Amino acid sequence: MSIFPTLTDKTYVVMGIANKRSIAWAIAKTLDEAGAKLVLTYAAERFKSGLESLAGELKQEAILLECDVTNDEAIEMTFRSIHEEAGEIQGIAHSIAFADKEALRGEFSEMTRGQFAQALDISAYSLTAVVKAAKPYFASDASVITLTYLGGERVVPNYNLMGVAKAALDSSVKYLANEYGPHGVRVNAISAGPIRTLSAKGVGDFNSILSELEQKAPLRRNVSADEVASTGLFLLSGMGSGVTGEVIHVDSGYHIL
Ligand code: NDP
Ligand code: N5H
Repeated sequence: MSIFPTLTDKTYVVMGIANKRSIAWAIAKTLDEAGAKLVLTYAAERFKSGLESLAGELKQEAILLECDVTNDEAIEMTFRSIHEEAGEIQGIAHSIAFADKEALRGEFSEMTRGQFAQALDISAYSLTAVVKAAKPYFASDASVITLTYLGGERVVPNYNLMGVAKAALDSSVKYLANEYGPHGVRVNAISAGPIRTLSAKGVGDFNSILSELEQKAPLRRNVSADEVASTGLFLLSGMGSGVTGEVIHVDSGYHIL
């Protein structure tokens, strides 16, 4: 008997694929492998063609929809369309964050009010906005995941305002899990170790964070986006049925140090 979950005919929404290195892309491929019907959302028209060619690599045909998470109307429209085109929603992978690059180095308190508000809006509030818009369309045992980072639990140099945004996101996961639990909907976060993606490009001292983890983490190696995606599959499928309000660290154990 295979323990690999079968998600045939179940609809999952994956938000936050920028390119083939994106954690969201690894999640999409894993869900596709399990037979899921996928809806992939992108931030703006200019990202559509790149996503279309990536989606062509999937086994099942995916639905592609634009959704800028700073726009409530756009989010509501996206979820209405998803319901019309694909029925009830079994799960959502929220893999979205943004902060002005200028605020991701130097002194934490040098950021502006505007930079802080934007980072919190896109990286934390958007999870609640998305869950709220999906509420009428959730399956009775739906599951939501988001991606977080250790810098929300403790100080990591240069993570700065993103640390505050991830702390808000982690807390949102708990409040959402408590509110949606009675409806059967689970909400969890995966705290990923550093992975070389477009977001990580050119920010802070990324290379030294990778090598520090390799030297000190219990597993003495970095993690891959595919490893994050397998934990995602566990949480998004029935295998994680008893888990909600949790943050699972997929970071070679670095967070215990
Ligand atoms: P990517 O750059 O691949 O993904 C970030 C995504 O955020 C992009 O697809 C981008 O969309 C999307 N995004 C930004 N602004 C908006 C918006 N207004 N509306 C909709 N989408 C938006 O990087 P990752 O895969 O690394 O990041 C995914 C998640 O993983 C983030 O939450 C990140 O904080 C988290 N994470 C990453 C780690 C890492 O080391 N890489 C470690 C721990 C957590 P677009 O390209 O269309 O603008
Ligand atoms: C401690 C670190 C390294 C320093 C901090 C990095 C923080 C990264 C997160 C944010 C989301 C990156 C970001 O917003 C970059 C943008 O300003 C510029 N990039 C873009 O606009 C590209 C084109 C698009 C696709 O990116 C986004 N986000 O839309 C943390 C690292 C060790 C781990 C890490 C990289 C964590 C994380 O949260 O991503």
